[in-house]
Amino acid sequence: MTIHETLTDEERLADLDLDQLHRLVGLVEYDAARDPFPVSGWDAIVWAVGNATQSAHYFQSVWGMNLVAYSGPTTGNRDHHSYVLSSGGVRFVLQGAVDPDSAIAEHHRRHGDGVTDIALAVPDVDRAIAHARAQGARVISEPHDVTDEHGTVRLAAIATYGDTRHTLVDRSRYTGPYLPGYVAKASTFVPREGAPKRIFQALDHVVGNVELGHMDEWVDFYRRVMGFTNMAEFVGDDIATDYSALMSKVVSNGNHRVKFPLNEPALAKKRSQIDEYLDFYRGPGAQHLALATGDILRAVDVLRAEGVEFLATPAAYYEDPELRARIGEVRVPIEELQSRGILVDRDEDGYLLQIFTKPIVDRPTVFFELIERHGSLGFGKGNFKALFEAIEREQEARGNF
Ligand code: TYF
Ligand code: FE
Repeated sequence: MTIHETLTDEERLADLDLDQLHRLVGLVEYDAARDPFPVSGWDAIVWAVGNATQSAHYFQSVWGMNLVAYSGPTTGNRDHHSYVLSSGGVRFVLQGAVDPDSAIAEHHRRHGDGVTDIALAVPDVDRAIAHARAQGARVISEPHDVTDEHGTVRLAAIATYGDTRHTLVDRSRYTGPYLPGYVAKASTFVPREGAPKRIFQALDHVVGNVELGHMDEWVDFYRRVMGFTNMAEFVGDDIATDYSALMSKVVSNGNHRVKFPLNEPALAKKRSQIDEYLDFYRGPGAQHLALATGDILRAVDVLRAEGVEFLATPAAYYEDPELRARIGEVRVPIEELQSRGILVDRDEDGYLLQIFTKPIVDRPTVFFELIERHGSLGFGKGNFKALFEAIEREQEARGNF
């Protein structure tokens, strides 16, 4: 079996095809039969937030996501509201406490708005859990079925860094809008005339920040427990002490749909941006989510018009003759990128365009990246210097340097 033959239901419903996913996120062919822990893709990103009712509105009105399902007091869930939103193949689940004693309220008190669960689609929950357990993973939830009139979903969960978990989901026998307990629910507001339909199509990678000295342990966790492999891109201590103030390695599942860069702070001249995160998040957690788009120029224009703030890129970045030479020709004139602050990086496989938002939550913790890939399977290594300088300017403005 080559698992890349399979589109997830969400991707199929979003009219994505394999060619598109290959371009958008670097999907590759691989032999899943030899994988001890096959992962077919992302299932959902679950957030605990202070006000899910308002966050759900933000992700619809600003980020162009669609409301698809809901659970809450009116559906018999007195603990919390849970809004399920989608954009292309991406699913976000926004949860906010109703009951003051909800675990979601506790998570929010400690971490602020953040990601509780990076849920992954797997073809065989039981086999994955058996392997994970044998490799020493902490099993938070044993494999079990949940059933309603739409069928059955098989679920289990393992712990990863901090208070973050990976729920493993097999929804191959389920036709409902999300999970048993949820009802289908559509957006109630009408998008403004001319509003673009979909700003992002797929999730490219989710970055985890872990504590000093622990990056290699987490790389090893994903290798051992989940059969992930190291991707070429990394920031070693040579680069770290010069300007990045972090070390980073990337692991990926077999078909490259799921990619996890892992950062740890480096002992640099100034306070690392990763230390700032760890202090305000009160420990390890998800730092940024990279959203793949087929048109980053339009995405930035729309989001900026909606008030999303991006990191500024100085003119010197675009005027650097060395960068200009390395970048060569991209699909638009460099001026189009410069006017929007979009970064560009090229490697032997192609190029990518990327841009980063400022934190989208109250604490200086979680942010988004937009990424438009043209062959490059990297993460923008050539941009690290410019990017980290931009992040440090923001840290300074926050008084956290
Ligand atoms: O995911 C990545 O590796 C790139 C680079 O704080 C990056 O997006 C790494 C760390 C960071 C911001 C971006
Ligand atoms: Fe990234």
